[in-house]
Amino acid sequence: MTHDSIKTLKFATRAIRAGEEPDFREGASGDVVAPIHLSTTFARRIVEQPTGGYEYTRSLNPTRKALETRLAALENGAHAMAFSSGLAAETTVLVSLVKAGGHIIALDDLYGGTRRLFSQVFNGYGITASYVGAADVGEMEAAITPATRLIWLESPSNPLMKLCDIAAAAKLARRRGLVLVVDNTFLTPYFQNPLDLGADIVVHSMTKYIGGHSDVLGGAVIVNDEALYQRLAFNQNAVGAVLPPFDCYLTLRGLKTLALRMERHQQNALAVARFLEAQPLVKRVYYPGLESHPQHELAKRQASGFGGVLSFELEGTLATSKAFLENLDIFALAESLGGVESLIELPSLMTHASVDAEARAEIGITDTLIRVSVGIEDIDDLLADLERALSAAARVVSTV
Ligand code: P1T
Repeated sequence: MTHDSIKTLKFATRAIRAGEEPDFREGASGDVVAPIHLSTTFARRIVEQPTGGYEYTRSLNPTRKALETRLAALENGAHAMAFSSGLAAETTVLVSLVKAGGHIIALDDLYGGTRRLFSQVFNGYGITASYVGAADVGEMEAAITPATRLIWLESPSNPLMKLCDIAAAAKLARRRGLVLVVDNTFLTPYFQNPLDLGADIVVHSMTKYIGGHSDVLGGAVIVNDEALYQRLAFNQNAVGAVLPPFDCYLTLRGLKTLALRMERHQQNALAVARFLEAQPLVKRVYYPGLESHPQHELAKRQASGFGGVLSFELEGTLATSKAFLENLDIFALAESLGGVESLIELPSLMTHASVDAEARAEIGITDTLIRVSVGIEDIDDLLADLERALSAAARVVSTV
């Protein structure tokens, strides 16, 4: 199928077919599943003619190409690149677009590792970052300096589930000559397509929903602009931040069920969010699918769903959080998100421990803020598990 005819297919079909067309050429076997090409190098008969354009796996590999074709088709982009992790993807974007003396504007509530990359790695190379609130594009504009090169957003953000108005940020970026990067890990291309909203670059941690089974690390970058793609692809090859072929195969396999999984993640997450909202031990639930979320209308406008991650604030202290988390049986107490299994964690001591305490306090990452990645298990089992653990936590509160 051609690039143009793939574009006419619906999402669930693209998630299965794009990049993985049976090969009917002379001598090919018509595999329905793309083969895993483990060869690190590719032979040629004529010195100047790489066979089929393939030279060396870091530069181009057929299994990675299959995955990249699918990623581009799902994010409505012209080009995609698959990286060895989300952070490898982020690093390549930054080295490609910001030089020493440059400045970036980033959302204040970001994955802790992304903020660490900005403030503890790139700052050592003379690149500075300003962190701003999400809701207000005016705040972003006020932070622009002559050195600003790009705006970096997550929507929803990790872990407080804040939304950014992507179309408004894209307009601002265009008007001021900046590049807009949107990390679309939480909603995936199934629910949100930032390129359609005007973003220049979409970034993913494929370790999450795209892989979907907590068994493969990966990152992705998707763009429309040809020159931007050439610059990013050159640097990806130059720094070597590529996804290995076997991991590309696992990710292609995971993507086939993305549409089904996201529907179920969302259905379960909404049920968990409503359940938690009704608990006396829960002060506040952050989930864009709830009418109580301050940006619920924006969520409905710029995305077709709300995803499977939520966070909530418990009454009490760190001891309450620990009693709750350590009494769960089905929710695994673990970092990460987006796998079929439910995961739960305490950002202040786990995923966001690398963010300094002052910044955590400013953003609202307290010791009683809990983040949940709601899996696709039976909802009755999930709610029963939460209920049991909340009772254990309530006993801690009543003894202090
Ligand atoms: O872990 P890695 O594949 O390198 O991806 C980093 C990353 C990027 N962007 C977002 C929004 C993320 O959530 C992550 C990784 N996050 C976790 C490990 C976590 O538990 O939040």
